[in-house]
Amino acid sequence: MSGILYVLDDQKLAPHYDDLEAFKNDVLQGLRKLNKQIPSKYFYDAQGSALFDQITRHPDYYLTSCELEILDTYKKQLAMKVGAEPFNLIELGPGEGIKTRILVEQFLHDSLSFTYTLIDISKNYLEKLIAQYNRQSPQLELIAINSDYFKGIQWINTTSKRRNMVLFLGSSIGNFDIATTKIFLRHLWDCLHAGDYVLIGFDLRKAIDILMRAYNDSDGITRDFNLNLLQRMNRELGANFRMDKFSHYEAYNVYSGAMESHLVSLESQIIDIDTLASTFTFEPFEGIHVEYSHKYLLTQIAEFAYTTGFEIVQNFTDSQHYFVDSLWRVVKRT
Ligand code: AVJ
Repeated sequence: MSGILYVLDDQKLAPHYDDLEAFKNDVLQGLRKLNKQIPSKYFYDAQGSALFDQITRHPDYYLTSCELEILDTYKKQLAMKVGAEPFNLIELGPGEGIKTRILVEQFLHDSLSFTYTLIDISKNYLEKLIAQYNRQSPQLELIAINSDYFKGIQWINTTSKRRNMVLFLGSSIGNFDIATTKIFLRHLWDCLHAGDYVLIGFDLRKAIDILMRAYNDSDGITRDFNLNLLQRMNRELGANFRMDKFSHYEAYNVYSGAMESHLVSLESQIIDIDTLASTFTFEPFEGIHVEYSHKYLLTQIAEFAYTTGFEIVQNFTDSQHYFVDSLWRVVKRT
């Protein structure tokens, strides 16, 4: 049997939504703030995605290898927990899909009946994954949705009545602030049925020097990844940012448990952004906040689950206890 492949294009899901307009609006609003900021989701254009892929292979960025270890160690247990009946394996933001391939291969090996549905804002990643799976696992049923998570999750509502298992790996959740995390989780709960599973990756709190190294790698890839946001504004919005006039700075906030990324202006300068018909002034050492990467306490993870309608089935952790993939089940009382 050959694979069933769909690309549900964002434009078809929501015809009035325009990526470029959204980027323009967010940049305009963000750079007008007293504390300038740009949402981290704009990192992932083609260049940014390629740099992110390099980060995940860098030894300083421990997160990926920890999660690979977890999935490899517990893939059989996960197959047994979710695989009794046909189900939808739904992944939010698969990236290159290396981690999930471990599960997919196990599930295929165990002859489980499932459809693998991918949701990503990056079409690059989806197209590569479709081509790869089509070649290597033609028996796999695959659906790819090119949209942001929230719209993708809404689409889940219109899919089958089968049990769902939602994967949200890589500590992507760490980019949300705490209030948004709870809204996101409750929204997810709303889209799911009692007994559905979610498997969420959380990066745990740990020695601060390990965190600093992960977000400031020795080869400067993370720096380039951050600066690419300026280049993306140059390319797509007609901005005139100069890379040598900004530096990348990472800080860890002990109180909130977040690594925070900033682009810092090295001098007084005025930036023009043509398509916004606007200029933005920077004072020396004024920053743009570009990313939160939250690190979690286990008590915090438990609190997220219980306050948003889930029960924790099991926390799967790596041998160093750096990272957890937390398996939750949806609780609904009628
Ligand atoms: C993809 C959001 C999990 O925050 O660790 C990697 C992105 N930023 N290095 C993270 C990222 C800088 C990453 N997430």
